[in-house]
Amino acid sequence: MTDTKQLFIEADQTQLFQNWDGLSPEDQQILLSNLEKISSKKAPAKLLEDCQHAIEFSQANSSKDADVNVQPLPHTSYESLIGNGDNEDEYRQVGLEAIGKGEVAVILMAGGQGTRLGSSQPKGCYDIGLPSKKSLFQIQAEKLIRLQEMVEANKVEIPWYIMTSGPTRAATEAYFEEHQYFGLRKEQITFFNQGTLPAFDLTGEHFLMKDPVSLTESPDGNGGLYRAIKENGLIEDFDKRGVKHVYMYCVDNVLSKMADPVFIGFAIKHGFELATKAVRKRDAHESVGLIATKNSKPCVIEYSEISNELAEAEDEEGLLKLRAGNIVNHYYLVDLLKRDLGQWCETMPYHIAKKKIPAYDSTTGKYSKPTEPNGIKLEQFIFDVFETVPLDKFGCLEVDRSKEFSPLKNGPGSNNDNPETSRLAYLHLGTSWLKDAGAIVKDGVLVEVSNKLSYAGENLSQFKGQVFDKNGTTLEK
Ligand code: UD2
Repeated sequence: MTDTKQLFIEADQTQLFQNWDGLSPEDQQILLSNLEKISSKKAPAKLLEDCQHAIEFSQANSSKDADVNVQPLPHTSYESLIGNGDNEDEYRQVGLEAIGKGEVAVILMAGGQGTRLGSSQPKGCYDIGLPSKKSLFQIQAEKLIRLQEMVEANKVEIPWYIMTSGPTRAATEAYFEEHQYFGLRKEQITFFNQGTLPAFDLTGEHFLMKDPVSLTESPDGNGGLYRAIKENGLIEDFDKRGVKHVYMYCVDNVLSKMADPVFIGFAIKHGFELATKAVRKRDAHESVGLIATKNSKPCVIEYSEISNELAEAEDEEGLLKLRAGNIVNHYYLVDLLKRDLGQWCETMPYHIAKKKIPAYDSTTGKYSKPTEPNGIKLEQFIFDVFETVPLDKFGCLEVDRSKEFSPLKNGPGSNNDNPETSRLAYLHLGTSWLKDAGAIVKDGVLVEVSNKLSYAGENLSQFKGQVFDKNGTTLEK
């Protein structure tokens, strides 16, 4: 244990031991074992070095836009489904065939702490106020149930891997248990944890303490997925189950088309090893990453790191030059993961996020709840690996925002990406499916269509001619 203390002192972290003599022997041991848990994963000096690199990276990054050649993706890597569904049916068939052969798995990223939403529960538990009161997790489970029905002949179960973080793990598992996995079999769902990282003060030179015996730690970003895949043996599990294709998505998007057969088919048909979905940006400053090429390599420039001039740049038609908005719906060929996962874990950069981090000051013995950012959290971005994939193996499918993207980021009453916008997007989509199926829905009326009944608007012919004239209806299977 003493060499753990030595390690942190040599890394100039004496603030952790300021109050050492005031601690009881038990608390001294607790502090040391908490520090040992961190140093056993990565030496403190290395973590501090990573933070300095991340600070330099972020300072360089915003100016870097200027001197690297950022261009939209070439047409060979980009296809739009908007007003051009020529290939959609073919892609869907190829995707359904892969699902029917049990070759497709789904990875859900649900480790974020949802601070902007202001909910203490994991985001997937959130009730966006639908007539059915279904949570995001339930809606997502029902999409899998419907998809399995669509390939029923093969009696397939789509494996669902749910990445949580320390703060979301127990509550997430308990929620699924309590709801009997929403009708899925428990064995087809795997929970696994992403890693955590200590937080730093604004200089990046000192770890922040949460209390006298522990450091402040936070999830290592959605890019932590790769290390989590590796450390939780997911590749071996894919092999055991015969999984060849992975669909990865975010918990907070109520319109996410999990294991989307069209997208899977698009990637398989073109032989892409990695593919991503995009929606047309709402405006120059929408909080979405931009899918582009940097020095002819695929990349995503995050909204928090893009320069204004690049975000607002227009092309000769007066459209935003970079308008492919990232919606964190990615496709991975399992063979790509097998080949590159190790290298990704070693080389991915860290990004900094300046945050208000409740902290304990060992010199004064006081706790603070800052109203201004007082510290740095490091996180890895899942799309930072895109540049390692050759352009001819990388695909981007532009999809219709109204059918595929309405993220829940902010709390009730905020001006966008909130429970209200999520609820309305989901209700409008289901209502549009009903109208397309020939139902008569009175103006101003919105109907909730359960995804157990319909995944993407199919299977609704029974409602042809039926009149819907009041709000609050949920059509269940
Ligand atoms: C993400 C995208 C951004 C855009 C936007 C659209 C990244 C890095 N940025 O930004 O380009 O597509 O979403 O909504 O992908 N998560 C974890 N562990 C973590 C952090 C996040 O699982 O440590 C999950 C989180 O639960 C959510 C997803 O990753 O499902 C996106 O995380 P976010 O909400 O922090 O990302 P955001 O909105 O800043």
